[in-house]
Amino acid sequence: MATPQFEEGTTLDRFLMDTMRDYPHATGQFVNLMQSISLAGKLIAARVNRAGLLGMLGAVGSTNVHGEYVQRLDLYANEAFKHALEHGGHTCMIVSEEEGGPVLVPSRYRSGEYVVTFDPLDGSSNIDCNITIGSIFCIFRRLTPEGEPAELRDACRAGDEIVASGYLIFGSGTLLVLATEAGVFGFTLDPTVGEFFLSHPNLKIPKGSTYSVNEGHARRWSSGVASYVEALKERSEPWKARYVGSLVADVHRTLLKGGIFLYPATTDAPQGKLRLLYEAFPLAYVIERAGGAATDGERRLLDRSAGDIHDRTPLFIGDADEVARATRENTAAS
Ligand code: P6P
Repeated sequence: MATPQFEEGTTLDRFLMDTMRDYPHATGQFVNLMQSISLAGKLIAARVNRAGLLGMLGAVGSTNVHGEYVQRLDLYANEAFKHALEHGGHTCMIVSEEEGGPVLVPSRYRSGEYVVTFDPLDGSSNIDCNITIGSIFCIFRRLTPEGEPAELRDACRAGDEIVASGYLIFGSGTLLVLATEAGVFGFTLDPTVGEFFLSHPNLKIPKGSTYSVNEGHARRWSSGVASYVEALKERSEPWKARYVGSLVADVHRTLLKGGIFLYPATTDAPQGKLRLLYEAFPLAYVIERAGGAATDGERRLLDRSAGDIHDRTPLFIGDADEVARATRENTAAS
């Protein structure tokens, strides 16, 4: 009887080590950084999946720096990312939606070459309804020399300085999506072995016919956005509406199925709602690497720079032709 071949998948670690061979000057810090993000993802997934049993649902009663009610899982996710990133010797500073300012890696740990910005748990208002949520991360190389304390300019960065980005999506399964200059790759967590395995090699956004926007805000959009969305419904093949209200879920579906996601500026929020540095930038980098596009309703999103770590932005993201059309109509109406 032939020896059964052991069919093992490609783990995230193996993928990173294999990819590292293409970078002879790589120090291994990026691989270690992604392993730390993977650990944070596993810890959060374990809590999210059992939140109802651990008394981890609901709000803690306090609000964060933005005046938003903080969910128990928000706090847990933030601590999971911070502890995972500060020990690894690859990061010098972190920026989190849940922190007022940039946080230096404590001096008792080695300070590394990367700055990581993240939304530890996005869509947390959906947690109690068991709706898909996610974590979003963005990786930059520090500007200041290693060995010295990182500075604010290491955190307030341009979109085109992104080294890599991605997100974790906690839904029917747990998926880690990573975008680098090599492309976009998805890794599915096998909770029985606690490993992420390559499940979506080299993702590219297809042509689709799904639009994703909260039409409850329609009266406060520009006339250009309003006419673009109405026209989608009049196309020969009318587009379908899908809106989870959880940014990672809506953008991930757009990446896999095509179409467009919009969170436009409104008359009461002209700067938009979503965060530039740790929500829109990382997702824009993913979608561009997958052959799509992202703008702020006026210009390419990654052409922008963060003036403040908590800057907000409108977001038009998805199929490049549709994003260009929606952006054109939005600016024509302005
Ligand atoms: P709205 C969730 O609170 C979030 O920050 C994103 O995940 C999501 O895309 C957006 O807000 C939903 O906002 O105004 O449609 O409820």
